[in-house]
Amino acid sequence: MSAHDTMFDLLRSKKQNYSLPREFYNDPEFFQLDMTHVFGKSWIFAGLVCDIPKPGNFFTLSIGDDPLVIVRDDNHEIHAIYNTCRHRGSKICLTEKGSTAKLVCPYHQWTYNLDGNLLFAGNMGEGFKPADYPLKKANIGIAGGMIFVCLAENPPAFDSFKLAVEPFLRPHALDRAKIAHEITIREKANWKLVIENNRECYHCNGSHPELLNSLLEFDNTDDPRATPEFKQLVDRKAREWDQLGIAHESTPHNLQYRAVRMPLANGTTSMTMDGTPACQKLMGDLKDPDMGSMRLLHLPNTWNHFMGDHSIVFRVMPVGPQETLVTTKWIVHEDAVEGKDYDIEKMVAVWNATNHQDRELAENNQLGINSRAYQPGPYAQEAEFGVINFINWYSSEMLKQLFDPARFQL
Ligand code: 3BY
Ligand code: FES
Ligand code: FE
Repeated sequence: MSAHDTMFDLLRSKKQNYSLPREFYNDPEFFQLDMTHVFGKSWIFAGLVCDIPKPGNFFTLSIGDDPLVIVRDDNHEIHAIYNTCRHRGSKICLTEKGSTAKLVCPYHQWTYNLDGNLLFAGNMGEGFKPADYPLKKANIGIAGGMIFVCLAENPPAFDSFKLAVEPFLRPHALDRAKIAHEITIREKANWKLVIENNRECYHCNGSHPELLNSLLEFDNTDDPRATPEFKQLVDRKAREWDQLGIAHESTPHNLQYRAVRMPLANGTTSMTMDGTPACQKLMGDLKDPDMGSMRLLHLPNTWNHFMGDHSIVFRVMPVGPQETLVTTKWIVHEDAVEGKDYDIEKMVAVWNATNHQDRELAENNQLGINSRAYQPGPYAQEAEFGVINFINWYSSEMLKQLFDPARFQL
């Protein structure tokens, strides 16, 4: 039986609210199916408009075997361009980030405009028309300054997500922000283990002392474990944010994405070791640092914390069945000055510690799953509803994509 049919049958027969069978976490053919049907068809978070503030600025990323360059052209329009030359296919942009007037292929110097049109190709003879060889483009969607790309020919809707989350992102003004610090770590774990780990705080007490100083373990204002004190705090902050016109109430239930503004713990205003702001110049036009944390999730590859003084953005990119890159960016107001308004060490301490703790958890999870003794285990519904939600989203997307009517005739 093909991996395609095996995966379909395993998803159809899987126990609800149990972790997935081993193949989903380590099999190379299952990994290819994930790349084709999830990362090749969904909207994937790539980066931020403030990664490329000026014309000519670009950054690169790869979705599976497809390298892309995200570039801002001279008219300030942002393009997602396949990073593969129309001559003999060489990768064109080789660096992660930079600035350039034109896209010049390093192999034979075919030269493209920032919108992907071919301007010049040497020795091609008279009949050659550069206009016939533009670089190919992927779909691009921008929501509140977050750049998403989709490789599908017919991409799923983007507008409902954009409409739902833009009010939440507006106070943080990502178009007037800058990247203060950025780091990519490599985790020896399947991408789904990285996301599963992020979707619950069942592990927080055992692993994240620094984070728990400011982060409340509740995932949403309607968390089943919510205490009366937590509900009181939510109500008080909701009234304050309503007065300031700051969006906070959770977006309608949706398996793929969610935005909600949550209060932080114990009177803290930022995810720093002591809970005080890391940046004195607040994001956007905010006057009060206590914006809680606006948590934004978009499956399959990003979750984020937008706060009053700074924000933290995460991007998950699978590179192999047991290998995933996790990029974290710390963002501040574009006018904030390092050393005067903010201190990098103070800003990054909590999440650097947390990321390394999470990496270890995900890698240990992978090692145990690889054992012949692994069998899918039950999720704690009270504490792991976020994981259940992710697995349900993943399973339903996959079942839709893998369904083959020919197998089900008769
Ligand atoms: O990424 C690179 O190395 C080059 C620099 C100029 C064109 N390309 C984007
Ligand atoms: Fe790009 Fe030849 S492959 S110029
Ligand atoms: Fe964690």
